[in-house]
Amino acid sequence: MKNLLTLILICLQLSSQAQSVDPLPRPTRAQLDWHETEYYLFMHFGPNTFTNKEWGEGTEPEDLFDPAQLDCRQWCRIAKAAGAKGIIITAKHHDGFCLWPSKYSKHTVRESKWKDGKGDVLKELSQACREYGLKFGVYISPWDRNHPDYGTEKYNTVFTSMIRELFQNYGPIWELWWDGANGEGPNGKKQVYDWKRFEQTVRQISPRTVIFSDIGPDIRWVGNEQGIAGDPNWNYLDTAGFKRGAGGPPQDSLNHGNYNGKSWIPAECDVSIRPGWFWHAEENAKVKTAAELFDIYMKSVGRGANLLLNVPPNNLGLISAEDEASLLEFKKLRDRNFAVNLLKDASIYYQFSRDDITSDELTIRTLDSNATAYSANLRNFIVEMNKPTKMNCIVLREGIQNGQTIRKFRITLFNAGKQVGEIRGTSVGRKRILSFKTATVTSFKVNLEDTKGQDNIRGISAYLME
Ligand code: FUL
Repeated sequence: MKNLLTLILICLQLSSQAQSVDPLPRPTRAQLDWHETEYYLFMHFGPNTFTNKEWGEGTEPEDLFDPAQLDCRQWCRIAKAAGAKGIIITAKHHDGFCLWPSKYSKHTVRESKWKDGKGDVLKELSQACREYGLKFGVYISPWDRNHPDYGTEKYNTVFTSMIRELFQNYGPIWELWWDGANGEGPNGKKQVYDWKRFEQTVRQISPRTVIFSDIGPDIRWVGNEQGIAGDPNWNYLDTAGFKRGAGGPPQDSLNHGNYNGKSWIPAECDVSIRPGWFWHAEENAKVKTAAELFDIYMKSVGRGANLLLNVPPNNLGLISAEDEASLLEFKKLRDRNFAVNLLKDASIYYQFSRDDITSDELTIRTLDSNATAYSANLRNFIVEMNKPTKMNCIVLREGIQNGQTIRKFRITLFNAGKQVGEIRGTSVGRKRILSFKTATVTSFKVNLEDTKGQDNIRGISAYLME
């Protein structure tokens, strides 16, 4: 009996010890795939495109919506040429107008004169995305300034049915975008949203869809509409006690994440190529330049987040020439800056100890047995260049499938043994693009100064950017 008691006690102790080792939150398969999509387009389109507004009242006559030359294949052709991986469309903005003929509303494309009420933007776009190999995502605003049921429990059923309709008729839907805005509807009442039900509906129909909102569950808002992730940017977030919209976490938490956060909820950086979200003729001259977009890219994708760049179609239903030109220039600039990986012929490689490292960006090769000098371990490694090389950018990639383990790092640049530069940083995440003053480098040393769990560098490359 005594032995049995001792055994039980030992078991209890062991199990409490096991519990005290808190594993790091990790991304789901769908989140991992989402991280790899990196950059995609947002399209704000609807009655506001024709009324020059940003927030419609919900009372706009349906006939206003008349994009005479609507061509979703043009949108997709441009998105593809711009290197974007997908498109997220405002299926319904706050004015309640549905870009598809929803059975649950009387304020839709069906009620408009466009294509004699037979048009369906979601159908055209989802088909075009498939044709061009782009992912298809949907923004659907729960706030509805038109729907007569808004502000009553009935509306939660309406919204749930609309979600179901989207998934059943236009799927697969890769990302679902929930705006936290919660204003008054036509009867002056605000809605108490049944988020749990909305979420369950999506999970049931389409478990691989990633859901965006201020607090996830899969992707978080970055806390600003300038497209800028924080430095550091942790993929972790604590959501307990917070709500979507007004009750969300402080903007600083959304921007940086929480260092020790309990859930894997990475940041997505939304920003518009123009001052507004919707197209306005007077903003044609205010389209962001390729250089401005590149700066945003460095502060979003370059900090381990994803970039959701809004390019609003115009009142003809086309992407304007100004936006197209800037997008394509932005693509060329990225291509030029990242065309030549200077480490390709470096003579010293870091030896990985795991075999699960697969990536098209993986540039560190297994240690060459002919190498004469090297210093490599999981925390610290040296890359020796074959010849003195000018560089101003190093890209690190972390194998985030095991969590975000790198908490602090330092890179020291040398030219013939003399230190010529140092880059210090904290978070790495899926991709960290570090730019610095151009230096001529013969070798550099990477130190992971603080890590949690298994160290996890997955790839490294270097460039001389313009
Ligand atoms: C906000 C909305 O109120 C804006 O109109 C826009 O859709 C932006 C992306 O989200 O919450």
